[in-house]
Amino acid sequence: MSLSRRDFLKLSLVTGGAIAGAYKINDSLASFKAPAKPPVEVKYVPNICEICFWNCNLFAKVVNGKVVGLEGNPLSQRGRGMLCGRGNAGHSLLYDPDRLKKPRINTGKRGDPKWREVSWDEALSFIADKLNNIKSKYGAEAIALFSHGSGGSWWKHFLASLGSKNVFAPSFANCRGARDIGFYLTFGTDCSSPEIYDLENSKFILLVGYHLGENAHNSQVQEIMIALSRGAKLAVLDPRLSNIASKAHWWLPVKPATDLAVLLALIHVIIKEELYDKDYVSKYTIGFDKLREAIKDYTPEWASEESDIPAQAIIDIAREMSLHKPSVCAIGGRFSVWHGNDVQRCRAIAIINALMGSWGAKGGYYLPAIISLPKYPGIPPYPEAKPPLTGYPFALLPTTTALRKATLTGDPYPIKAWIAYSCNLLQAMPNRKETLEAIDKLDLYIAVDVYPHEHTLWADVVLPECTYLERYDDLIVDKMKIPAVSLRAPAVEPLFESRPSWWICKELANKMGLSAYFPWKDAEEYLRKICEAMNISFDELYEKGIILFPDQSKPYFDKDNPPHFDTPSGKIELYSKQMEEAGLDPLPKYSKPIDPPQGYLRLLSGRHPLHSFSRTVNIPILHELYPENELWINPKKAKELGLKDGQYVRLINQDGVRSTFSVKIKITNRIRPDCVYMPHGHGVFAKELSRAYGKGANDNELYTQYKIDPVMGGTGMRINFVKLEKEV
Ligand SMILES: Nc1nc2c(c(=O)[nH]1)N[C@H]1C(S)=C(S)[C@@H](COP(=O)(O)OP(=O)(O)OC[C@H]3O[C@@H](n4cnc5c(=O)[nH]c(N)nc54)[C@H](O)[C@@H]3O)O[C@H]1N2
Ligand SMILES: Nc1nc2c(c(=O)[nH]1)N[C@H]1C(S)=C(S)[C@@H](COP(=O)(O)OP(=O)(O)OC[C@H]3O[C@@H](n4cnc5c(=O)[nH]c(N)nc54)[C@H](O)[C@@H]3O)O[C@H]1N2
Ligand code: SF4
Ligand SMILES: [Mo]
Repeated sequence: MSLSRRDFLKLSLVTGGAIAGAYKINDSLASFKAPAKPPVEVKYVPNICEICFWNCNLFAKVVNGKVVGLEGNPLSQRGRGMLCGRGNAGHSLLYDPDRLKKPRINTGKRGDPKWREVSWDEALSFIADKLNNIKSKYGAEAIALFSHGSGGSWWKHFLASLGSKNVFAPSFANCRGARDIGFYLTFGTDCSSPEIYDLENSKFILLVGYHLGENAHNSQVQEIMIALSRGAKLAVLDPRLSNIASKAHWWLPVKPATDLAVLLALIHVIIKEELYDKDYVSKYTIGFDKLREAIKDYTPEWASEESDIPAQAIIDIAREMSLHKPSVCAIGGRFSVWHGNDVQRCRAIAIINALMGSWGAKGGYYLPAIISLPKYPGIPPYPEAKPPLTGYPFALLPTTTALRKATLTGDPYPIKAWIAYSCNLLQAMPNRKETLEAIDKLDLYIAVDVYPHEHTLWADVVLPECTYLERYDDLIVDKMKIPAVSLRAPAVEPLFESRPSWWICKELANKMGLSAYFPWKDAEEYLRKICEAMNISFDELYEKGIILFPDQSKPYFDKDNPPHFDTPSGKIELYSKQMEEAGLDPLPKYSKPIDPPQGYLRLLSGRHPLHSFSRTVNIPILHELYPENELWINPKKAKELGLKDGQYVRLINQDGVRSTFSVKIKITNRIRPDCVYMPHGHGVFAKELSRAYGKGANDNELYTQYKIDPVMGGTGMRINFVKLEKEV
């Protein structure tokens, strides 16, 4: 409050009488000491967001030892100075009382556990004994790791030091593997993560079921908005008017599972009307004539019959796209395991890009920076290991599909232990029954998690990892436009008795006689050595959070960096001889999808901008903002079924599986009448997740069927159908 001169005078007059005696009071105050205000200590500690795998750089604001907020690092390529809605809420995970607090051993049954809280020493001795037994009886390859997250690098190192290469991730065979292999077979390189889309500079963008905006990968969402604001044209194929489709010039509400028809017809028009980049195609591709022959009959009119997309829209899009070549980005879903023929759909998308000359072009697919982390000096070589379980001709990574089979059958060799690091296998792999039967065959199931999430109920031992805000992890490199290295450092000490993975793995290795593989005193010493080997300063990295190397950036082909492709032919393989030799279709071929049985709707699922799979549903702030998922249904269908908006229903799938919990109906014209849609990750049945328990429906328990992609073992999940039962 400020006083005017007049107010001051008034006040003086009123208090004037007392002023004479003021000396006395002041005298006694002279000996009085106001309690010292506690000093406010504010610091900003560099970190990397782990709420999803985009891994945006951030600073944690720590006030008097407590994380009070998270701020995007302005130097970050992944975040461009911002965090998304989920990333902003990360500190409420840190302080969530529902977190795992101590290691626990199950003295009851798997799935119906009785927990005994134990010390770290007991938990790790228990694991060390069991793993040593399994290793000596069956070989180290009988120990498998699931990993999705940055801390997984310590576990991968631990597994390799045991002598096993069996590292799995639901994020391959149950996510992006189909897209990656489709592009790899065509260009010799996959799309990577973060993807190498030069969206910011793109002039024509085609999204095939990629719902950016709900799929909230930070810099990508910002970049597509920049492109649109600069006038880029956008076409979106999606049975649902996703947020990004609502901003598109063309929304193509494709009949689910028929995208390949539209894509082949686009190729048909591009070739027939000679809209492709002739110079690029003749210099850098092989198999063009075979492609031309193969797509002869895939006319827009034919595709329209299959997909419900007007033939004229397909023609218009092909023409408009070609006006902007090579600054064209045709993009398939990152989650690309849809119907079991997914590599071929992704190949068709890759071929469209090749015809537009967009690989290596500004506004197309940029060339990722080449950068990798050096090894810590003096580590012994890993022991010889059996080849990992891939199981399909072009599964470049081990597949969960092959692992589950091997665990169940012992073929090609027995699998006896699973370590699940930051993966919730009961939400991530289709056909839950098969997953549980496989777990039942194991001698040991170890869960490393921050929450007592669903899969931990089947674990023999649960290890509480501390959250990303409480730990160091290995450095992260950006294979993006500019090569860069980033640091995660702890903002606060681990809460409860949680521990970082670098510590857990080191302690476990010590108990198993593998300490030579973990010679560092602690993570900071490890990181300082790695920085030294990279010729960068750890202290500078700590201060900035990220160090970029802009002079090493070469994102586009040019005179000094002429086009080159890592395929067997050295060219873009429109026609894939590799696939032909493996007995697979060398060019994408359409086959009709299975339609929903009478009375059923196709069950589709995807992302919500405020959640990452099941990992965020219990995070306090995110739960408050979006506590349960909703089931989107078209008004015509809702009327036919007598459903009202906001009403709750159970879902029953084609195999008679009924959703454990009910889900709220959202009636909207933004979806076709032959399908329903809900965000993935809800309907959690782990009771210790006090907020998320029982809220919303779980797509995974209804995905009892899956169709395996013959090229790389992906699990097509969108082949499940549901009917709706009103909740009484
Ligand atoms: N039905 C169905 N299945 C799907 C999908 C789908 O949409 N529907 N999507 C697929 C896709 S795209 C992907 S990428 C995969 C993802 O599959 P997963 O990687 O298995 O993802 P989540 O289900 O989120 O499981 C994350 C687990 O990690 C734990 N966690 C979170 N943070 C940490 C941490 O810092 N440390 C540790 N140790 N644990 C942590 C969480 O508590 C949770 O238990 O699932 C695939 N499977
Ligand atoms: N907020 C948030 N963002 C995320 C994630 C997250 O968990 N939360 N996870 C990240 C990860 S790991 C991944 S893999 C990506 C996944 O993100 P995307 O690759 O975009 O995949 P989904 O989320 O599965 O996409 C679902 C979209 O496909 C549409 N769709 C369904 N069937 C068909 C069809 O037959 N044809 C077409 N054309 N479209 C169809 C659905 O209507 C929906 O809009 O998101 C990433 N970004
Ligand atoms: S996109 Fe969001 S949740 Fe994912 S890493 Fe970035 S800020 Fe975190
Ligand atoms: Mo994913």
